[in-house]
Amino acid sequence: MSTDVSATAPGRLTPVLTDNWDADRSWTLESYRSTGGYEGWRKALTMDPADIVTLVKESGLRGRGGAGFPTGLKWSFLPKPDGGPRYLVVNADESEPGTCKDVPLMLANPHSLIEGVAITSYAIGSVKAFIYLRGETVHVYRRLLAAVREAREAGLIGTGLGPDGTYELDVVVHAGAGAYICGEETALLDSLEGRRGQPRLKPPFPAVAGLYARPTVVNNVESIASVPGILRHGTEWFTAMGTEKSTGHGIFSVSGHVRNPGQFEAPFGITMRELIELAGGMRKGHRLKFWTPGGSSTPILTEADLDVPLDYESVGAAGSMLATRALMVFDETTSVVRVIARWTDFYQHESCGKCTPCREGTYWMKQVMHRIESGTALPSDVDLLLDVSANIAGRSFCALGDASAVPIQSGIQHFRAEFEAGTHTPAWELFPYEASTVF
Ligand code: L3W
Ligand code: SF4
Repeated sequence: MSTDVSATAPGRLTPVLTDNWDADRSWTLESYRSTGGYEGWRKALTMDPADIVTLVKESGLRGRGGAGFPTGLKWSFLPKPDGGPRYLVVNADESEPGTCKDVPLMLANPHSLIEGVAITSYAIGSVKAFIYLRGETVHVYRRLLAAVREAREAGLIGTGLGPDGTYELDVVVHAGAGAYICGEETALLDSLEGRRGQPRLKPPFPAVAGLYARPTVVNNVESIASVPGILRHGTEWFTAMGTEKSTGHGIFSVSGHVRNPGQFEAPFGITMRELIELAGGMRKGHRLKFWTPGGSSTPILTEADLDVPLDYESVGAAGSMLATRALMVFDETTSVVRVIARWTDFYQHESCGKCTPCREGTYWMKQVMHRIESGTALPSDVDLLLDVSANIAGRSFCALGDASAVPIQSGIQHFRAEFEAGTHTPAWELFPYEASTVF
């Protein structure tokens, strides 16, 4: 693991989580340990668990799953121990269109996650941790199982841990059945309990009543994998990267019409212009049309936003959300309508059906988007889309409903003419029926 990244200025890469991805058999314990792996865990075991929570709070680490909620603060929401179980659940159900950071991380360096799981579990007083994974990623499932077994055989997790040998930790890898909604933390918990994955009413938040109604911390893969570095190098090292309120390093997934798409680990605050340069620039002979900061669930941005620092505050001020840093890049050959029709298909398919605005609204938005895409829509359909999406956003039970409205609303805001081009005035309006002309 690099130790000199604190000197790295915004705009340059800060390989911490991605540092060993190109190493030979990078996923093995031997490889991870050769670069200092599990030193953070060794240090954590010499500390008071409460001090670990304080350290992570001071680092400013924010949840890497989309919401950016302060990680240490979330841990501190757990009620005082009452003798009953408490759990850590890692949200590894990466599914946001364009998001591609947790899967490669778990494939290339599963031990960074397991080390983070060990430190976090110890800090919050949990002896059982779950990693909830997307069921389709069978290759990741196998790799995680092998890594957990390796860690157990090496005595890094299991029994007899801690200064007095009384701490124990069991790590369970659970494969879901492949539903976007199970990335919503409470739907995930229902699924993990063996029920159909649908969101629960919040509050109570999982920190108070989560898995089996017990206090539970749910964190994203990248959040947990970032913890060992903080333990090892300290908060000053971490806060030297990023911006004041969005500290540290993060994996930015750049996909689409760039020459070399991929994962770029950089300080928060890097700009899209810099990331496109790092990705080799736009496809030869083409220019940027629009891009997303956090997959299909965040308002689209354009060339005018290329120099916005990619931190939570600045992207919010630009009218979008940083979310999962799924940066999808589209050039001038792209039909905005076609892209948004595909995203709308996705939300309609993934809607869990629990609440009416999202269940019915995504269905209707899909119908209208298909009419526009095929050029058979009415001129009034563009405003109809805005009306339906406005009745989903803010009126749905969970963020999936809100997210389904986002691409349509921001697409029409930036490219209304393309939507209108898919409409035509019907013949009965061009040639209105007049009884006198017939009789
Ligand atoms: C205790 C309180 N805990 C908040 C916890 C809460 C959760 C975290 C953030 O959605 C976003 C969403 C997607 N006491 C608390 C509390 N918490 N107040 O803090 O909560 P919240 O509700 O702001 O967000 P969320 O439900 O976790 C995540 C967006 O991310 N997103 C992501 C999509 C997909 C992926 C993926 O594929 N991996 O993440 C994209 O935009 O729309 O806005 O833990 O319990 N008072
Ligand atoms: Fe289910 Fe959609 Fe309602 Fe969320 S908003 S609970 S996904 S129907």
